[in-house]
Amino acid sequence: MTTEIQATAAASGANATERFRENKKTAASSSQERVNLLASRVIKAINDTVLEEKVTYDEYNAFKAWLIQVGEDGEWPLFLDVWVEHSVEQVANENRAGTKGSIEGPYYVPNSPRLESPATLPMRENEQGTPLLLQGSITNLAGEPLPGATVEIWHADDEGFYSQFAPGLPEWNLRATVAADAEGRYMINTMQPAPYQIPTDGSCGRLIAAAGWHAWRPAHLHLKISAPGYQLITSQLYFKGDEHVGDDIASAVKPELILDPTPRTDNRGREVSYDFVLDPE
Ligand code: MBD
Ligand code: FE
Repeated sequence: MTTEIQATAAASGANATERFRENKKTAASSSQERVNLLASRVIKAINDTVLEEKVTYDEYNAFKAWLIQVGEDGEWPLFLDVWVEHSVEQVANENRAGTKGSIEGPYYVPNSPRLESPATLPMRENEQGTPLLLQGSITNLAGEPLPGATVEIWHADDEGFYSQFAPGLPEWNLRATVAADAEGRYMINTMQPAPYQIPTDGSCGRLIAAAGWHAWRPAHLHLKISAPGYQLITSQLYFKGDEHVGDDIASAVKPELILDPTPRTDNRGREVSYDFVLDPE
């Protein structure tokens, strides 16, 4: 493994932890009743595992050392978003009729540069990869266009790296808030992202290796679609044929969220349409 990638893994965890502290600092606390219920159930699940699987002192101490290290690596956001957030998202969005949601993950940054559609995401002059044109409409459940809608988009580059979490990338690389046009349509020019590998040199990577799992998420675009009077939906879009679209380590793929881009007639990469549908508030 190269030094650069090791540095990236360490930096990603620390940045994600710092970001979480900034973004989520207004999170409401739960009632005593709820804390009692949820904490008791989680503790019982661990104790049941110990008793049923006859966990040894060696295993208990390895577990303790690993938990301590996750914090030191700053990988709690990564661990929770990869192995737990998908269930929280399922519960949160189970009653929506519009576009399916998916997990936010650890690499969202609010307040990205606002661009009008048609937009080209901020990218380096020599940004590598296959150009991708994503376009479509944003409507309500009745199919009426929502001209005030915005599409926040962020994704990894052609090497799987996210700006503000990997070193050496421009601050807002491949991140923007795109405003739909007067017909509620959006058009975004970007670069096809690469699949994402969980950093192998951190605690999450060591768990994956020790358990014999794979470390991959399929290539994906992260999105937050919103419009005044409608519920914001956080989602992701994936690509048909991706090696890991059927076994995402983060369990965040849904069949409704898989794109099948076609080659552009002008030979400049690929294009695909996707229409978003928002639920009312
Ligand atoms: C990602 O890019 C991601 O989206 C998630 C959920 C976890 C780790 C990296
Ligand atoms: Fe991601």
